[in-house]
Amino acid sequence: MLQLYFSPMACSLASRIALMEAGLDARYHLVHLWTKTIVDDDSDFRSISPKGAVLVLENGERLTESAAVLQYIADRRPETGLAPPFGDPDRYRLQEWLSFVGAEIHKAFLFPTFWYKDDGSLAKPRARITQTLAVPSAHLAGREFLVGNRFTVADAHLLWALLLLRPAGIDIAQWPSLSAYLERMQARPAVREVIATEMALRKTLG
Ligand SMILES: N[C@@H](CCC(=O)N[C@@H](CS)C(=O)NCC(=O)O)C(=O)O
Repeated sequence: MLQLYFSPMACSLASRIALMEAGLDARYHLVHLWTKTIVDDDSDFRSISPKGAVLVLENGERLTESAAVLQYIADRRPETGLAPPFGDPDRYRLQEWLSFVGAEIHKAFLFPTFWYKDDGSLAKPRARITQTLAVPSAHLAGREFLVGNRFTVADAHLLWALLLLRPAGIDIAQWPSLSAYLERMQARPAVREVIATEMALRKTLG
């Protein structure tokens, strides 16, 4: 069975959504992000992933990195359309968005905002994120999904990042197409269920 190492509301949320949307069973291992311990047995998460960053999908071998894990999940259930097939031009669009969310929103902005002390050094990422978000905002004006005309794992990734913008101090109401998109995404039963599960777990972690 697939096993996902996750932390509530971390980037692993996108993979949990993808698993739910794909109808795939998985075992979920809660990881404490700060202590790097696996909560089930208090073992060292670094022995699973030396990167120390959550989001590891285990299926005999271990796979890390949202972009890879999300595509792996999608390809387990090609009939769901969670990723366009290889060779379809939209597959590269999907990869384009996965990279954009991972690099330009997650690592360039969310990661430093949540992990580094704000000694003034966050001013530049904070200024740049406005420019960055204008890109999906323009793309989503008049479109329902990021790629093609159905929900894909790129949407799972972007919706997670948008959810974290508010606690990071960015109000997405300034981009009406992004706030409408997030609302649509949150209306999906799988998305609603995953968020409710992880928000409840988050409270138990303190
Ligand atoms: N590039 C990785 C990033 C994974 C990542 O940074 N995860 C965060 C949570 S969203 C984390 O575990 N941070 C703790 C750390 O890096 O020590 C991916 O996309 O999967």
